[in-house]
Amino acid sequence: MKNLVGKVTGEDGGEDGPPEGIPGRPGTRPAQVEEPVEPHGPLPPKPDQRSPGLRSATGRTPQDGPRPRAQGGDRLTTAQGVRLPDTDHSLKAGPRGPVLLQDHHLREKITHFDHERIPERVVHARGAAAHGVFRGYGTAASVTKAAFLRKDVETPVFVRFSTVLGSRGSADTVRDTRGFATKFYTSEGTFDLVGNNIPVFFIQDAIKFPDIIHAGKPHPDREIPQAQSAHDTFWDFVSLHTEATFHTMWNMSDRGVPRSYRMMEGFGVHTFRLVDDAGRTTLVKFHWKPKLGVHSLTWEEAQLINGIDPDFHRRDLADAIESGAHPQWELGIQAFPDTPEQTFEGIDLLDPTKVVPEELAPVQPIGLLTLDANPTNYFAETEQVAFHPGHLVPGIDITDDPLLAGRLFSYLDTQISRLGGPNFAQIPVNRPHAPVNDMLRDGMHQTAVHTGTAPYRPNSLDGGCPFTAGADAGGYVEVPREIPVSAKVREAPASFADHTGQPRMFWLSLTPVEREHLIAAYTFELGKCYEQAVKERTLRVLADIDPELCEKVAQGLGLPAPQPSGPLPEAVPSPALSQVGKEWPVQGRIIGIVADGGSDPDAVRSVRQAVLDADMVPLVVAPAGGVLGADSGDPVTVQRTFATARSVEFDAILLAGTPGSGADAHGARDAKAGDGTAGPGTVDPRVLLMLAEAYRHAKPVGGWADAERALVAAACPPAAPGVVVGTSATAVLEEVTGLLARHRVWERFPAAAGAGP
Ligand code: HDD
Repeated sequence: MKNLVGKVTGEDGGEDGPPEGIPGRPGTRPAQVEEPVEPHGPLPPKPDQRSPGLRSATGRTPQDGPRPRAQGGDRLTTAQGVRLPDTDHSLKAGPRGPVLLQDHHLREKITHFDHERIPERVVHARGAAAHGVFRGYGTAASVTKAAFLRKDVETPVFVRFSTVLGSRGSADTVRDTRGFATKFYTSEGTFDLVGNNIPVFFIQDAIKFPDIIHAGKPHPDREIPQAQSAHDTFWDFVSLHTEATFHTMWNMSDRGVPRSYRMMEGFGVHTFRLVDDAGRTTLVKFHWKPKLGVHSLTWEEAQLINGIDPDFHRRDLADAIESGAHPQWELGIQAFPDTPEQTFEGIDLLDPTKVVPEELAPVQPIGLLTLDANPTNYFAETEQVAFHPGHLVPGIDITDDPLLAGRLFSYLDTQISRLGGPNFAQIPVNRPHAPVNDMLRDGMHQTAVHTGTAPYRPNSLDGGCPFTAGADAGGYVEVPREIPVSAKVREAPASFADHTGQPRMFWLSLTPVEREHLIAAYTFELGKCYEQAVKERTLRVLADIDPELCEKVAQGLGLPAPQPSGPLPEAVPSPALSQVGKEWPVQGRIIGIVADGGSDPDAVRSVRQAVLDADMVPLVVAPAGGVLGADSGDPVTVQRTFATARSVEFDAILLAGTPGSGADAHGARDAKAGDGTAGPGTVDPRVLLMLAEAYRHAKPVGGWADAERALVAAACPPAAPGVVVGTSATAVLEEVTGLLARHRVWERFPAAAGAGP
């Protein structure tokens, strides 16, 4: 990974990046103070609008010939390319007269605007995406003939992350499942891996999808609450439909509030069938493993961020990519023999509500995904991208998982209504990179100019074209498999019936801190419900998973804890399910450096540089904008003020002395209380709040010079775990960086300290 973080946070706005502010904003062109009166040079690059036959889906594949752009020239035109001298005034019969219907530009402009919106996705409406590249390791060659998985084959990809329940404008850090959908533009056609950050699903049969989504979406009468599961209809459904228990537990765990899209695992959820050159098959589950580790927000942090920066995950992804901290995931598979039973160690591989513990079937890496480019236009790419679990390439096939079967129908169907017709594969982001020669014709939004007269087979008029692939060269070739003969039934197999064994395994696999968070999440969500019966029924579900879990949630709700309905299920913990206990790279972590005019600018400058050198992002926070150390000859730009900063933006906070105790930008300690800084001797309450929150959220905090004063005032005792005080700023940073590798100062949570939640 390139260390370009420093590049984008350079201070001069030149080649080194933007002058200040959010890391990652490219300083492409200086903003004009006045409206320009003449066009400036060429427009920034835009995705092209080539005819489908010529166009690369993402603009990444080099193409010969000219590249027409979405916009050309430097003058405003109509949609027909007629130049316009005025777009500010309607055509009127005199300056104060009525507007004339004959004004084509007015009608075109308003009509187009009226139709700018398309229906948002019925689920996963809120999302963010990026372009990237996937490189195969070649390790999957023994189990699949898929060309893109061969050694060192590079395949362009487009990845969209999403929340499930919220509307398109909802906040990012809600408690929810996250979508993780990847489009591989392979040389053999497009493969979509449409997964989630949770390895199991709420339901075992797609026919229940409308039920779980209706239950999770806002109540149909008042359309509240937005983007959350903390309401009666959700808990009503999941407490009655106990196959949802395991997925719900994952949502209530820290996995429901990821720190960043870059720090989430991804899962294909279903079992897929891989096919090798000889037609041999292997069952697999797909896993994405983030190079930065799996990390989460605390619940309070997540809620604060929803107000303070509702675009937190979207911004984090885009900033990281722009700054060169390109997020990476390894794709891995768990492989199982394709036996007639399609089970592994007693686990039904067709049941999407079950995991196969990694201790029983290790995840074997088969390739590397790197996201290295942000979309150019949100609507064109992120909104219009259309995934489909049925977009498969030779070597990858489906299984009889009944949830997957319904998905194979739903995704095509939904695109037709969402994207306005059957030709959505011609939208640039959806175009395969492999040549397309289908016999699909006409329809709404047809933009291809098909040649020939015989879009049918067999034909002689177009010379028999297009020809079919050879028997072993194409996709959608079924490996012959026996289908057990049975009467038609509307039933689930008996092997789908256990709904408590794996939830108990999950509970037993978590560390005390993670259990504390799980209990708190259940207590919070049920505490938001009004219906007593729903709470009591959920407690009965929890009693069958673990008595301690049930009792502690019941205690929080002020309800009696029910007894389990029978003996607790046998369960062996799977340590791989826990997020705590390992160390990870700190790349892209955000360090708030809080300073004021009384701080030593040399120390701030050197610690800021050390943060950049460690591939992290420094944000300097001061009482007001501008610079620190203006007289020093090498001033430090302020990126956040006490008014705009909040602790939840930072992974760790460093104090350059005791900022906010009355010093102005020039170091004079004479500011008056009430002017945004506190009076001498006191510490600005906003600094105290920042520290107290960071401490409560188990983040490392540290400082030098007289930082101890602020830390003590904020009740962050210097002797407490993860509070680092020293004389050398860079030494403090070094210790804090070591702490960040563990993500949080886990010892600060009461459960870890021995006290229960
Ligand atoms: Fe789905 C979107 C993931 C079950 C029906 N789904 C959608 C997206 C993701 C998933 C990541 C967003 C894609 C994007 O970014 O555009 N869905 C899953 C996973 C499932 C799952 C991992 C279970 C393993 N989904 C599922 C079922 C059905 C659907 C059972 C219907 C029977 N999903 C849809 C949909 C969506 C969708 C309605 C909405 C927008 C879209 O497809 O393109 O068709």
